[in-house]
Amino acid sequence: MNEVQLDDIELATFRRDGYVVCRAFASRDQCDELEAVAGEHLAAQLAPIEYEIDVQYPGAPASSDAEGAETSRRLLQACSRHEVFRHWATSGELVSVLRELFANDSLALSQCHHNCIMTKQPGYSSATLWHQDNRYWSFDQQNLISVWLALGNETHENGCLRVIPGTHLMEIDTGRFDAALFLRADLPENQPLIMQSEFVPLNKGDVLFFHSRLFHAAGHNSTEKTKFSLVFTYHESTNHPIQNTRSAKFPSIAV
Ligand SMILES: O=C(O)CCC(=O)C(=O)O
Repeated sequence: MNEVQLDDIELATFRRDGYVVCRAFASRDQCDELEAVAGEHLAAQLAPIEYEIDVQYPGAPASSDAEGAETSRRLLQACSRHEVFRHWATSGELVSVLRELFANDSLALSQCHHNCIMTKQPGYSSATLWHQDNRYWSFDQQNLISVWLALGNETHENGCLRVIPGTHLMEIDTGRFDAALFLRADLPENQPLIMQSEFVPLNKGDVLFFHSRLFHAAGHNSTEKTKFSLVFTYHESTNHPIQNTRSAKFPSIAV
């Protein structure tokens, strides 16, 4: 297995901030290959796809007969879509970094959420409000790590991620969230937290590793080009999904 070792600063950054960016982690050729397959699947509207109308985030088309209703947000089930995605998600380079971040060698790749290609399209892509990915997950422990690979440059203009460093370590009262578990941006008590947010611009091939408790958000794509990002989520093999939840719908893959 090809291994990559983080240095002490990168490890300390992840522990303190809940995320770390590894620059030029994937080669340009690798990104081109992954993006070409993603582009083909998007052009063919190859199911399963989550559409912007399914999530109804701010800026999404309102209904299936509205303009832009065919705007894809995520090409789902990336691992079973094509071997290039599965190879990336289970590659020695990625897994060796995850083993360091979890301080555990026995890990698994979830097939239930994320496991997708984000397709942030011009025109009708929506913004994502402040949230922790645990809003999607039901596991014994809220200790999962997502791996976000930029297949092209990600900027403020095309809706790159924003994060609030250190929030993976905080306990936030439930009253500060809305019913859909987004942090309420209208509450004065949430303002100091939101003011600490940082943009995470990425170059093609950069990888963002982030904890499932880290608050993050993203804008919409105001450019003319679709932004493709590949996202997978991992957990320790001893951290089990709760039965009969969405997190338990498909078996995880040992990596
Ligand atoms: O690119 C975006 O809009 C952010 C997506 C995101 O945060 C998520 O799916 O959890």
